[in-house]
Amino acid sequence: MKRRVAILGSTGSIGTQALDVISQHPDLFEVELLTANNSKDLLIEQAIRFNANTVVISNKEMYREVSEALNPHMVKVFAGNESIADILENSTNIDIVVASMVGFSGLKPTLAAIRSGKTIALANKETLVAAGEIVTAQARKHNSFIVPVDSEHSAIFQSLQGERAAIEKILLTASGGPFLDATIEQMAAATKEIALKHPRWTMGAKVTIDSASMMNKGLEMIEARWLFDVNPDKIQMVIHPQSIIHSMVQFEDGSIIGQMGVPDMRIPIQYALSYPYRIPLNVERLDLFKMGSLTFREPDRERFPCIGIAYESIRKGGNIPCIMNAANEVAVAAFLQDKIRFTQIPEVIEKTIQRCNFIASPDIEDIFESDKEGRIFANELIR
Ligand code: MN3
Repeated sequence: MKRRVAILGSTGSIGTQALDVISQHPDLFEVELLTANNSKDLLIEQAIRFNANTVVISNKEMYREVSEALNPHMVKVFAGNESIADILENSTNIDIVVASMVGFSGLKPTLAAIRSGKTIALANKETLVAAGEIVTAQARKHNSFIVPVDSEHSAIFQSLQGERAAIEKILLTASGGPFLDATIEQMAAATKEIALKHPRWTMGAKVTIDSASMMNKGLEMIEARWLFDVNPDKIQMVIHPQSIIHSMVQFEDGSIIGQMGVPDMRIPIQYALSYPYRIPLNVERLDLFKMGSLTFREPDRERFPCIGIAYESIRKGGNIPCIMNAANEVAVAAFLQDKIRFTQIPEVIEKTIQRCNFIASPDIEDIFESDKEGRIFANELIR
């Protein structure tokens, strides 16, 4: 039996790599649903090439063009984000949903997929940052299994296979991004072109800027807190510039188990799709002799205030991580539009958190409200 896959955000960085993995295993996977926000041409091409059953284009103005292009191929076409949730909740021919939309907008469709009890290959970390407690509770309730796609979390997940031991510590590795050795002055003066040059990974713009500010590691720390149910105090960030070890777990006997490999997202994507099986993959092999040495150091919280903001947010809990995430999304977009300096990203986040209303035990409506409130305040600050 082939696994029937839905990819939310199929035209993005993770989505296209997921399709590359699927193209290497036509005997194991088939594409059921593809969705995209605006990239209609690529969506049409993917739907034809992978013989998708259904596609959704979020931008309703593009519905006509997509539908006319795909009608002759017998592909069902829908428009608007609401359709994604509808399809996921009602479809019985989807086994696994790759949640690879970018940002908070991934929360609603991911929750819909969880409620339908499907397996989730989770690449959208913002979903767990903004609503980790609700999302994990819903997943338990509806027997929906969440498999991480994020490379660090996949490494942790792989390191935990077969273990019956308590986690003493999670060692969450970070490449350090383009500003690993930059001064604050250099960061303040950095253009988006410089911030977008990630030394190790090729990723979308949002996550690349998050890597430069280290907010990405903050988001991932919160993601790990919910995925593996560990206290944030037990999650230690480790700068590992070579990005060869993708994260590690330290157990109570002092053993540390990690996962290594070349930095290629197709490895964790495939593991999430094929889990619990490990299957062949045509990617570069790690050459340890060429590598020579692996190095590690502690992150600098002064030059990267986003790290402290993230730990403080999850410590406060409630709706604060959601507000932090909303402010970060707004600040990153503003930086990419040259409206603020790179070093103003953490300032916007901190001030937004201070101004928003704290809710200790938010329900899902509160989460959507907090996200809205956070965006309004962050935008006001930027203006
Ligand atoms: Mn990552």
